Amino acid sequence: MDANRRRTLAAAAAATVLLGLPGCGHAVTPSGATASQAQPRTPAPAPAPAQATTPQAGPRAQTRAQARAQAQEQARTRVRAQVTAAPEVRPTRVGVTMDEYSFSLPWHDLTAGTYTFLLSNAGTAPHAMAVDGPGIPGVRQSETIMPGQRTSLTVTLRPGRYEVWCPVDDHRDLGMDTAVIVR
Ligand SMILES: [Cu+2]
Repeated sequence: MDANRRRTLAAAAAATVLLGLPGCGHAVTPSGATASQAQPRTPAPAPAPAQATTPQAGPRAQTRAQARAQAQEQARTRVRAQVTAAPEVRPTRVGVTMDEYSFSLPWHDLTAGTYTFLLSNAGTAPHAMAVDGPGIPGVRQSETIMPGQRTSLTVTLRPGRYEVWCPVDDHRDLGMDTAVIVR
């Protein structure tokens, strides 16, 4: 409920209390006017006579009404499905192998989005993956993993150039230093 609607309801409640007091007929306030506008006293229009009065029109009209109700229910189901599907945008998974002294990225040109880099250490030294670029505060860095171990690093990439390197010892200078271009 939005704030305007809440105020109108509060005003209506106040007006009801004021009008309910004996001898307070003169005490109709501006909020009372608002309340009567919000709740018109005009009677609801009489229900339209059912169209299914003749034997010929009856079953067909009923079928149309059923079809309409079914379509509305299907539309509601679609909306519910969209609402529940929205948060399920999953990161794109990219496998990365680390060894001495390089990263094997399957490709270096990525489109903007969220990625989970699945890291595996195929070498004989500990390694990790650090990423720096647009939208990353400081540096995003995976845990350091031992030979044969796996870990992952999830990063949201925007268009631009990202530096990728291994922060362990002097591995960056030894060659574990590359760039990823995001379009
Ligand atoms: Cu390393």
